[in-house]
Amino acid sequence: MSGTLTVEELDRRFGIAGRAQLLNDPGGLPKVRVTSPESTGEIHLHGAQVTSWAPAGAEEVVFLSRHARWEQGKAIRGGIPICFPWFRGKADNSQAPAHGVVRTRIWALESIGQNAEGVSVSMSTASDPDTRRLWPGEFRVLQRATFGKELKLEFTVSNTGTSPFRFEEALHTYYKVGDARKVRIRGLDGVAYLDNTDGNRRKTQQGDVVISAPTDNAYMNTSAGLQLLDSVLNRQVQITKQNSHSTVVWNPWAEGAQALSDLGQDEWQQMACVEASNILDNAIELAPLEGHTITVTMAVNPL
Ligand code: TA6
Repeated sequence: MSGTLTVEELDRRFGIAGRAQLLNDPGGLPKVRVTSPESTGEIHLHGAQVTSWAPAGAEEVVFLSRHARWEQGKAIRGGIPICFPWFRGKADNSQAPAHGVVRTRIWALESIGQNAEGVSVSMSTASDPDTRRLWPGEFRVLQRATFGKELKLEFTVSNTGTSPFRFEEALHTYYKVGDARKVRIRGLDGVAYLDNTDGNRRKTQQGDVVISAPTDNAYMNTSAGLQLLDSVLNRQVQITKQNSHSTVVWNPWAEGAQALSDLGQDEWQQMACVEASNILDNAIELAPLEGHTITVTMAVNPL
């Protein structure tokens, strides 16, 4: 339904005066801009992707590349892409797009509402002939983003078919940081991880995660809350999650950034990805008519 409406019609139907407005993004696709006494934020129908959140009195928390592409079928570099139903490359199909099929498509706007936690925006998408060409599962996914003193994301997967399926998922958050080389990610000490820059060799985290080289670690069997400590911006981001058993930490570093045409030369220094996920051995099995929700909440405090 909402897919056929103009941005003006969407705003008339879903907009909330002074709180939530529908606008066109640089690609000419609808986005919701939230403004409230608690925070400001933006989420796009393109991938149901949050690209901005700033609590009142604080700087932007979410990194968005100045070179991001805004094209249907292409991923937006930055923000909070949703990876589903596979993470990274598709094991049995090297032609399939990385990180699944939902981050590059236009979702339907379901609702915008105000509640005690802030302004909540819900968007959905579902399986269709395009997804079935790559993945047999019948699904409906819903992303609910609540912009308030905290940013809360609830990503729900429903199996709408008659067969069980197994899927991976990630809320691939790009955090804006003062200098990636000076941040510390606390809460993964002693956790086993697979190092994707080293043939996915199994290692164990010692102390805080620091970024001093290309980093692409998948921490397994961990539901721990994390702190992203940023001595340059003098703030800490508290990250808590539910129903997520893996966490990915990624930064391409200089050499990795060169391979990414939609990331500016030195922009890797302003970003750190910390991704609440269920990947690899933590992938989720879902029976027909069953649902699963992963929740991530982030809050900002001075260091
Ligand atoms: O989350 C880390 C990762 O899987 C890395 O391996 C790297 O590829 C990154 O995602 C970005 O992926 P993208 O497909 O958006 O370029």
